[in-house]
Amino acid sequence: MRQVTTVVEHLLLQQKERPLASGRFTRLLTELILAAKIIDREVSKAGLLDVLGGTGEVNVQGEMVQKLDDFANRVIIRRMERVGVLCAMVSEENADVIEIPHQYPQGDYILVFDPLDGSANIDANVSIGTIFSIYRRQGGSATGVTLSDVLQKGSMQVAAGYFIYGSSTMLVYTTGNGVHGFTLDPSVGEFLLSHPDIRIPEQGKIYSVNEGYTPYWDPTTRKAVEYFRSCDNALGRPYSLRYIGSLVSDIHRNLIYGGIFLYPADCRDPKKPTGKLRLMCEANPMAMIVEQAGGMALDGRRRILDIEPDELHQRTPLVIGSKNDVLAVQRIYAEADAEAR
Ligand code: AHM
Ligand code: MG
Repeated sequence: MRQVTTVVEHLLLQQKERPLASGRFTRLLTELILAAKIIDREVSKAGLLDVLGGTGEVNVQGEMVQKLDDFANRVIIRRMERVGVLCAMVSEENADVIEIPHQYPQGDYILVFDPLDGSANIDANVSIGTIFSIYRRQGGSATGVTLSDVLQKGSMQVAAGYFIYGSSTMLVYTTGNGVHGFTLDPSVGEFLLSHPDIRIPEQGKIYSVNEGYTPYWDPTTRKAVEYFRSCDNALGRPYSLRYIGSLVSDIHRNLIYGGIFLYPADCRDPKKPTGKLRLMCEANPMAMIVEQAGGMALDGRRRILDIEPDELHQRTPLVIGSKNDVLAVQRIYAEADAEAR
């Protein structure tokens, strides 16, 4: 009989060297997995139910809220507020910090999440995902949680991961000890270890960027993207372009095959001068995963995980993926900055 490993077994094995581990993190992850299974169930029958399309509302980001976005957000909040190990949550869909109601036990973990990333793709049956990151509250817990408790830089993450609702449903996560992938076996309802210790190839062959925005980029960003389209690069030939427009799917593919994903700053919308992606809900968890897999994540110049957030829904440019490819972009920005001085 084939030996299978569940997420909890895998976590327990990883915690073997930490005999004092309290089991609170395991409880947190177990509950999050249940929320993801419920979301997965709805996503997989999306065409059959009245769950496609928008709710008619616009979220804190000024974007149309999809019905499944709203469903996923509510499922995660309802399940996670009762788990007894959290003191707060942050969702891409909610303007403010979500406090844990007083009737439920409080803990010292903080869950930051994007309930359904890539939701603009839902109606076309393209893979979408849930992204999460977990922090520990710093300092005492005598008072209610404050915004500054939550505004931690990405290097403070205790764990990060994503669920991808695709041709199969997967959980990919890290607790700072490598990146591990689990595939949902629907016949037993468990995520089973399928991709232990994922390593992103050091050199990619794929670049992923929304090239339709070229006219809105600054000359250095155009030069950086041109590097991957030209023959004058590490491969000596153009990279392949793959862009799904669903961050989880684009990064998951690059994690497996190698490659670089870019969402640079552009001048499309003066209200979003630093690109579209959110530092806390999207860039930080993906950066921790990719770094743990041996890759890199920058905003072009700085390491994503070192950026101190000033606000919950702060946006950042993102350049993430195979080490050599990210370094090539960093060099292009550094040369341009040196010339401008
Ligand atoms: P969302 O959080 O509203 O779904 O937006 C984020 C998504 C990412 O999944 C993806 O990388 C990006 O938006 C695509 O944006 P664009 O359509 O501008 O290329
Ligand atoms: Mg998102």
